Amino acid sequence: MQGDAAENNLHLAITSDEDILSARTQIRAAAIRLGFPTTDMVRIVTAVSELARNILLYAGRGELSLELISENGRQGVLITAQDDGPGIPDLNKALLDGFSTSGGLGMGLPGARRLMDEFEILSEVKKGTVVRVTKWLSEGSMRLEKIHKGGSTVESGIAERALPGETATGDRYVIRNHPGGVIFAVIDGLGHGPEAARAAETAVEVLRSSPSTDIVGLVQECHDRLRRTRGVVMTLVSLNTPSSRASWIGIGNVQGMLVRASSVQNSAGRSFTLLRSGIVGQRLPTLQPSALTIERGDTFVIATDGVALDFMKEHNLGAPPQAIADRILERHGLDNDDALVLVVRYVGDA
Ligand SMILES: [Mn+2]
Repeated sequence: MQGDAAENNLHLAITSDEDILSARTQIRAAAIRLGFPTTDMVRIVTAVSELARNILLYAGRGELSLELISENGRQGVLITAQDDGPGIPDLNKALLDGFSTSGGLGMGLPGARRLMDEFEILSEVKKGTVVRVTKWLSEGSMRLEKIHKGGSTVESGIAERALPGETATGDRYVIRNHPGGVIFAVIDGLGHGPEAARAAETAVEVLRSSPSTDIVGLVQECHDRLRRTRGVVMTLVSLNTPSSRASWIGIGNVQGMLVRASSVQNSAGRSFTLLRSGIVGQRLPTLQPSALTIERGDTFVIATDGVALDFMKEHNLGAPPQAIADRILERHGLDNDDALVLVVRYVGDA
């Protein structure tokens, strides 16, 4: 999580359906900005909707707030819903699934409770209700990089989620700026869960800390460091911005696609990473990168095998990188593996 804490805090009045819609939009944007993976972002927004609807239904008006919090080295969001309404006479009953005094179809309080990591409620008859819910950013889902803005060479977007039931994802990405350009990669640790996460994390460390900008050298360095792990598959791209050249290399199954600025609307004129079979840390193929010439607006989309290959047929790839990444994960993410989509657009130097 990055950025100034105060600028991310929100205080929203809830007095109408429009306010609920607006709260959803603002909290969705905040969750994305803070680095929550899509699945958690959806949970947060759904919980907020339930809390806001309760305010409107039972109290007529109230407030929602969102704050960044940190505790024991982890970070998260605390959302507080507060009203001065009639209060809830029987809290135990109100927290039972299927109970709704309004007869509505919403999931109500039990839904909000289930969707979030922490839930707290205080209610006093004739005084009002305060509900506090928290969602923590798990380490595996924390963003390593902020979306680059103004003055930089690339804009990027990232969407990811862990295999349902696993808390650690083995899919990682790296974006590293250096004086001559940008290096970025998507890495998939073999298998899933903590072992896969450890292997992928080691590759991330190498790619972030190595002074090298040569992708063959970087893959070799990862290979050496990963020998005692399960290994990873990865696709790695190096953009050399002064020369408008790029090179990329894929080892194992992480699909990379280059969408030309001139043909974002259709699938013509796309290039794909040549993937060579192998496992970094176990068995490397001959390392032969492919060279490309790039132009402003060219967009790279790289996805792990938790994303169905149909993503390569997506049209309308002129949208902002984060929107593309979210859309691809939403439409093509599979539920039998970790999934990660990295979108990087070359925007040129400011
Ligand atoms: Mn995978």
